[in-house]
Amino acid sequence: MTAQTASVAAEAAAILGRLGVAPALYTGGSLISRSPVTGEETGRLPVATPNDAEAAILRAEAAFKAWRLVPAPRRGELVRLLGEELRATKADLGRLVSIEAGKSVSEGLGEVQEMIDICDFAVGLSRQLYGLTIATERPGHRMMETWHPLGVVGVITAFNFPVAVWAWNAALALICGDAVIWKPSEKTPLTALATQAILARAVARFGAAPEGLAQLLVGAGDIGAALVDSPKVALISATGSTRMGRIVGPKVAARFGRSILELGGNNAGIVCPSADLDMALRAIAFGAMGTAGQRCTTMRRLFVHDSVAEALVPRLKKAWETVSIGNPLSSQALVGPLVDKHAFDAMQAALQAAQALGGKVTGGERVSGIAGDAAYYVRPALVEMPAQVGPVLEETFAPILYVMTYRDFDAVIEAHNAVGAGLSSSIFTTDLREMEVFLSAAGSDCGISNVNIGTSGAEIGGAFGGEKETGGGRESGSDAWKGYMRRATNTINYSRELPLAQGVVFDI
Ligand code: UN1
Repeated sequence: MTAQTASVAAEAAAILGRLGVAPALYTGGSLISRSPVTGEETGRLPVATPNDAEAAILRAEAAFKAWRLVPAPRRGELVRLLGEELRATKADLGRLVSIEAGKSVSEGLGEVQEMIDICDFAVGLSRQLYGLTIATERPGHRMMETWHPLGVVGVITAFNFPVAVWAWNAALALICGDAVIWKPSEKTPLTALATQAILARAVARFGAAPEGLAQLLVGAGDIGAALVDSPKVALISATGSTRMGRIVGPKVAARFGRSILELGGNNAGIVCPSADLDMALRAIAFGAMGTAGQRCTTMRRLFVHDSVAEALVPRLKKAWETVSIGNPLSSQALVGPLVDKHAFDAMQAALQAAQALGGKVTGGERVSGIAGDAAYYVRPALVEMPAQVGPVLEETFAPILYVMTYRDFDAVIEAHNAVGAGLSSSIFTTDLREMEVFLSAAGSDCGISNVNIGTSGAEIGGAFGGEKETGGGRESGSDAWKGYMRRATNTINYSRELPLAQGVVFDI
């Protein structure tokens, strides 16, 4: 072990210590956690068994039964306290995100800010769980909707946003009156332990939360399966690959449970003749290379109009050739490591397939000399493709941007939509007509459509998620809270008659 790698594990332990995580939770167990920054081991975590999951579900069910009776604004107070605790621990948790997910310092802190933002949003929402009052056709009647807590919510998260996605779900679920059980990615269990400890501080200050209201289960796929299969888990909110969603979705549906699926993306940008190219360049660079291409919103395809290709593509290539790549903990580099060897191999396979189909690759090679052989740093790849074929149609969770040119606007919209995923999209134009068509019913078919900004980096205030193979779920802002509650339609007769709807007569 080099001094540098020893310090990553030691720093993680120091952060966990400051946050109040007992060493027994990350030493002596069978799940080995590693930092992609150096590839070194950072912990050995005891894992939950399916029996533990069953017990957790029962505890959560009991907690739900008590929590659903607590007034929503009071539930909001717990989430307000969580936001305060996150503010106080932002530097430590952000650093741990960088250690465990390999993000730059700024992106690690940004992830915690996203948690704080959703807490603020949820606190306000706790006084706004509005139902409609609806005109009834019967005299002396009133009709309304009431939103009630739903039940136990199982939250399954991915490595790339190891804590923010939990917060999107937990902050809403808690103000909605639900109990939460979290199964984090096996690649990022330490940030989950840290987050749970921060939550415990808020719970202690709140004082009256039922035991088992928000639990964490560190474990393998069998824990996710236990949540997915349990009829006591009313909602599964799962983030990950489309492959995972194809398993989870039908299983939850088969027991008539509810699911929010946030799956793969194959997000594209379109650069039109009138685009502000300086702005487009920066937006594309962050969208495609930020977080080392490991966001579900990462820009993976780019369509450039013929007339601006010569002005833009060489500048993009230059940015790809020169972007700083380095240890996110000890440098200001913009691009950190891939999560593991598997991600590196998948990237190389995609690049080879693209080359075999006529792709011209800039970058993409492994960058050595940063932190030893067990870490996988790569130069992001820009691939000029003759057509949208092969790996261009798939999500490879790595920094590869496939660049294609186009001539006809209608045809490029068709090409844009001709992939399985439907998460995020953007157009770079100053032409009002192009912009409006892109945002219209005939335009982008994605859940997120942007103008003159990239595909990634969405704010929490909007509903987050996408269509088609992205799974159709919506999380975080707007009215996504409705997914965490059940709706009751209430009709009240305050008259002395019993008129039937639709004019039906039934006189006995
Ligand atoms: C994800 O990659 O799963 O819009 C979430 C973004 C972030 C969230 C990404 N706010 O890029």
